[in-house]
Amino acid sequence: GSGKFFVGGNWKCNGTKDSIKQLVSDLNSATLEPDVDVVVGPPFVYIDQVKNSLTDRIEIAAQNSWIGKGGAFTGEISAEQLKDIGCKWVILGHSERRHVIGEDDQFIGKKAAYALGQDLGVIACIGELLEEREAGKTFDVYAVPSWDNIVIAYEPVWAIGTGKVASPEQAQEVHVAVRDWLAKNVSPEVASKTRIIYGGSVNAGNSAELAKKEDIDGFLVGGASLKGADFATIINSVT
Ligand code: G2H
Repeated sequence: GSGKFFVGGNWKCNGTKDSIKQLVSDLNSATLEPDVDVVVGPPFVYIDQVKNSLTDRIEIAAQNSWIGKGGAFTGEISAEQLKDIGCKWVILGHSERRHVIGEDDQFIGKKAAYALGQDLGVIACIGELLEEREAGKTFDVYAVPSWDNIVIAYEPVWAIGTGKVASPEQAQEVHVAVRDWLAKNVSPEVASKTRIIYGGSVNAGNSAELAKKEDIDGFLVGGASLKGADFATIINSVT
C-alpha cells in the first residue's frame, strides 16, 4: 500500500446531539492503532459539537464545501468556514452528491481545487454504476485538478449502503487500475504516494480481508461508522 492507512467515517445525514454525544464518547474511549489516520465527517450542524468533544487523535471532515469564497450563496458553507471551525478535510464527489443531488465532475473539480487552495485535505470520491463497470468505463467518470493533500475513495455505486461489499479482489483490481491511471495521467510519484481507499458496505466483519490487499490503503465507511465499536474494529483491521 501507499502511505499511512487512512480510515474515514462518513456519517452522512445521520445523528442527533444525543446520539453524536454517545458516538464521540465511544470513540474517545476506543483503543485505536496508532499508525492509522482517522477522520470522521459529521453533518455540518454537529461539527462544532464534535470538534469540542472528540479526541484530537481523530480529525474532522465536512461532507461538502462551496466552490469558492463565501458570500451570497444561500445554504452553502465555504472552505474558509470549515477551516475556521477546525475541519482538516472535506469529502467531495460522493456518489450521493453526484447521483442524488446532481453534481457533475466539473462542479466537483471546482470544489476540490478551491478546498485544496484553502489547505483542506480532500477525500475525493470516484465510483461507477454497475453498467459502467461492466462496460469498462470506470475511469471515464472523474478528473482531479491537483494531487497534493488528496485521498481517493473508490466507491462502486452498487456497493454503497447496500450491504453488497466489493470482494477484496474486485476492489484491489480497481485500485490498481486507479494507480496505473495516476501513473500515466499524473505521475509515477503521485501514483505511488496517493492513498486509494475503498468505500461501500465496509463493516467490522469484512474490513480485515479487504485491508490485506496491497493497494487498499484504507476505507471510507458509512453505516458502520455510526457505531463506535465497529468503527474502531475497522480502524484496527490494518494489522
Ligand atoms: C459509501 C459508504 C461511505 P456505506 O457511501 O461513504 O457508505 O458504508 O454505508 O456503504
